[in-house]
Amino acid sequence: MAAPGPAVPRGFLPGGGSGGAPDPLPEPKPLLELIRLKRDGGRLGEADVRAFVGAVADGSAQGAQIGAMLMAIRLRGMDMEETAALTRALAESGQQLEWPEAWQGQLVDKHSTGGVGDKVSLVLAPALAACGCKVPMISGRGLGHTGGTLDKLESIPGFTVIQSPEQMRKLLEQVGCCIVGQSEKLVPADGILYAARDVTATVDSLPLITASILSKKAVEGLSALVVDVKFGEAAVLPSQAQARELAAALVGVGAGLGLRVAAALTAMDTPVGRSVGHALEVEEALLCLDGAGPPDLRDLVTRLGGALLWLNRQAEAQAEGAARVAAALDDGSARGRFERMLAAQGVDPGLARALCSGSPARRRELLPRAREREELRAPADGTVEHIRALPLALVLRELGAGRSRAGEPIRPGVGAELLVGVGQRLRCGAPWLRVHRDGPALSGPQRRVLQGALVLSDRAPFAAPSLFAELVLPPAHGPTDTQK
Ligand code: IUR
Repeated sequence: MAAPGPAVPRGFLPGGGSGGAPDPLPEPKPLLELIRLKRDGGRLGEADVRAFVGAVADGSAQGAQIGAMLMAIRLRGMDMEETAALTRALAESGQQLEWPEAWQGQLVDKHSTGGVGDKVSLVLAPALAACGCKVPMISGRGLGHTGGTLDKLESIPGFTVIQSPEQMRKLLEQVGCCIVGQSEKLVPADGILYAARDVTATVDSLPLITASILSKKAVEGLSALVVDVKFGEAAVLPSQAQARELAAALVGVGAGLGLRVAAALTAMDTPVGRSVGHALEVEEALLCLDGAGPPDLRDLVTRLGGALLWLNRQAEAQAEGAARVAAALDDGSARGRFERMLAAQGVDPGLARALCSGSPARRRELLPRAREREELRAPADGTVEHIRALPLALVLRELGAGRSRAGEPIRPGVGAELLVGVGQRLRCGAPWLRVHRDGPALSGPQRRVLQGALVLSDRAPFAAPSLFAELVLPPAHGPTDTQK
């Protein structure tokens, strides 16, 4: 269902708006004064925002000052103009990517606000390349309890996420897609703020999320972008209303920057698919690239891809775009692009081939594996109502599948396989979760938290609903889509 075009989001301060008068304060103030201004609820002008981001990028801002400014923004908010200024300043902290004229109209990307078990980017980037798009995806690492696309890809031996702009261009020429990290050349200031937000309880700030995502996309020189805005217990923003506010900001600020952005609201209460954890998620992404795998993952990949092809006017409707993405999964062309992307980003070509054409058992042998498995059993008969992603992710983080401090190494083989899906019947004593761990057996509290993730009911078995809830489009885009 297509939602109406964006209004000014409620979480943003009133008074802003694109196209306003130029910044009246060209002289930047000292950092301390800027922090005080925002702390007291004032507005930062373009020059102020640039001064802050400049100090972040050149290292002159102290960690405490960065944290204080982030918290001031988290508590006081930013209007649309401030958010657009922050987006521009972050984008300009590094290099703008430039592409051949002939690629105009083909450059697209998808970004997610972060989830548990969300391996959509691993599948969608090569699928879109197989549909004729160029996808220069600048992705992120795990944030809080949510997983990161770059960390997942790094579980494949040899995969290199740091690629120069020149290398990215070669990858797009040869493969059609790449998945890379921000670096000293690419939006470096976002890298610093992203890590600082993770340790200062400022991840869930609408303007900070908006600027972080759009700055990375602004340098990619895209013609269309779909952002997967997750809501639910395990999302950065739990409520659908907040997710709508963020969606409106992304679409609105994006339009102000000349970026055609749509936002898909998708549910993040249960994990996406049946696997959580880096290497396990790569295996599941490969299954989806085989044209198989869990239906909820395939549904999300095809709907997001369909929305993007439609937004970029490469399909007449979302459903038509979704069918093209599905065909690329079923005919092996998306998997072929994935194999080429792995080889072009540092994976031994023999390993890339074996991973892409091997059986699931062979893939498991080739990817990092945790030392032990431990199963949890259903405490009663029942139908699976929910498998709560948040407690699952929190325990897996303790076991080494996530970070507690920026830069910490992760254990790529640690994770969990869900042995049942939402809506299925489960017998008392039947295994429902297989934990892959490197360390000692799960502690009593860890088992209790994990068992609390399984929510059973007396209902009859049912078909799990799609995770895709709504699509927020730029006002100029129409006609209204027919697919939900
Ligand atoms: N992805 C990003 O690139 N930035 C963010 O702030 C979030 C997700 I949340």
